[in-house]
Amino acid sequence: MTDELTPETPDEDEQPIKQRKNGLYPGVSDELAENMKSGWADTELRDLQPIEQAPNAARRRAALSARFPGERLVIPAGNLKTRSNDTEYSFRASTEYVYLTGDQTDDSVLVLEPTKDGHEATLYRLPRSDRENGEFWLNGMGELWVGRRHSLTESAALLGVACKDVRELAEALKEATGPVRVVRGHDAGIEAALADKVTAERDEELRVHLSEARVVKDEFEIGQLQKAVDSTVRGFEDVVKVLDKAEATSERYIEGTFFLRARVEGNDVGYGSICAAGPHATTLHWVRNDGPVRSGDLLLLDAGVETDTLYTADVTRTLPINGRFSDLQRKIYDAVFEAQEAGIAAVKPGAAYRDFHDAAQRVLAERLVEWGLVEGPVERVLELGLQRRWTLHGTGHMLGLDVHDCAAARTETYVNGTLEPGMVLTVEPGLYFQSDDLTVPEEYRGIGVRIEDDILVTDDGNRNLSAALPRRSDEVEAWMAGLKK
Ligand SMILES: [Mn+2]
Repeated sequence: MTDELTPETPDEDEQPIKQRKNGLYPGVSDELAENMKSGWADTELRDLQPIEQAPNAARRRAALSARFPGERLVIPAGNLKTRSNDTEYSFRASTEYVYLTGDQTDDSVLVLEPTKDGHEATLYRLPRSDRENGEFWLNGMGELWVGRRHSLTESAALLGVACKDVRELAEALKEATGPVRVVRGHDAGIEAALADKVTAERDEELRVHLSEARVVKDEFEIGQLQKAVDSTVRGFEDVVKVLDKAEATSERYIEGTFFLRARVEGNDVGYGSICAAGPHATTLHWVRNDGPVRSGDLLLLDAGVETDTLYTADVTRTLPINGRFSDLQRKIYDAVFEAQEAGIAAVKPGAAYRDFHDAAQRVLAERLVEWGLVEGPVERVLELGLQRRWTLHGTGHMLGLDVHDCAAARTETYVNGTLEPGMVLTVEPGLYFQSDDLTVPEEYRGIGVRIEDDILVTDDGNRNLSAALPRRSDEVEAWMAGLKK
């Protein structure tokens, strides 16, 4: 990447520091400044059609409006975060903002202004860069540096919401009167402007509402999740095809291979890929991915492509690196598969959310007792939770814009709630025998297995969105053999 403009005649006493974001660069002659103002074509885009999810976003804003009548609601997209010096992490807009607008532009803020019969939505965002004052090329946030932005008129046409200059928002919020709530954690500047008008408790109610609103997905969201899963399936196939290269290098080869698919077909990975070979599979969130990949070991790959609309898949397969499970690996794998089957069967409308977890845990406890790793009976093991030494985590979670979606939802609507058509959740039991677990026979140590699928609750049961990836041990082997040919 290139650096900023270099001053023609640096004068260290007068202009010791180059200002990237807000100041003008030194050393620009009046003639050049004047020259840069003109000679640019009108590129305004006309007759733009609204984005596909615009009507869905409008419905979501209407539901939000109905929940908080008479209150001003402020939902920021968030700001760029510094990675180092003058480089930033790639931007990912806040889930709440994306859900309510379909937009992903940094520094933007959605404001719902109360009116007598509801709310009026306004999107505050940066307009096109000014050419007259030189900001488009003399400021590091100018379009010459970061790329063309949509004009406010273009954005309004695309998103179906009136747009205004975000640089006027903080002042307007400071002066405004009446009740107001903001989604916290995304935009410190906006929060500062509202500091003496909001309370943590009321803001949390807004966040909770937006989390619970996302529990049931609409048709657009289900389509996007299927798209994310389909790309993820191709990413898993990519990985199987290059396992020999991973053996010659490290888990990083697997991470990079999956990431290529994520970037080509989507926006990114929805979370750091877990590429855990051998004993690393027993570390639940192994994302260092710097270990060796060895024939004879298992690879636990937990990864998901995030679509350009920011919906993510979350899929795990545990694969024999050499294409064939050993007897013990198969025994453990088949137990997890059986637990997952029991879990998936418990996903249906009207069932308690906890049912699929309980169903999977029961199967795992039964096997652990059967193998003599824990003393039965199974009821005692489940009552005391003794299986959890090796099952470690919950059996699933909601999935959507966030990989752990709807996380702010109240216990009564989520964990203690009831499944409804349109919910999408993961079912992902696992068994993990740590390398240093002296309570299990030595041959178990360092084996970790998880199988995870993305399940849509339908009117009469469920649909496995990730069914295209085989799960049964013999089918996994056949699938791998087919890909490696
Ligand atoms: Mn998961």
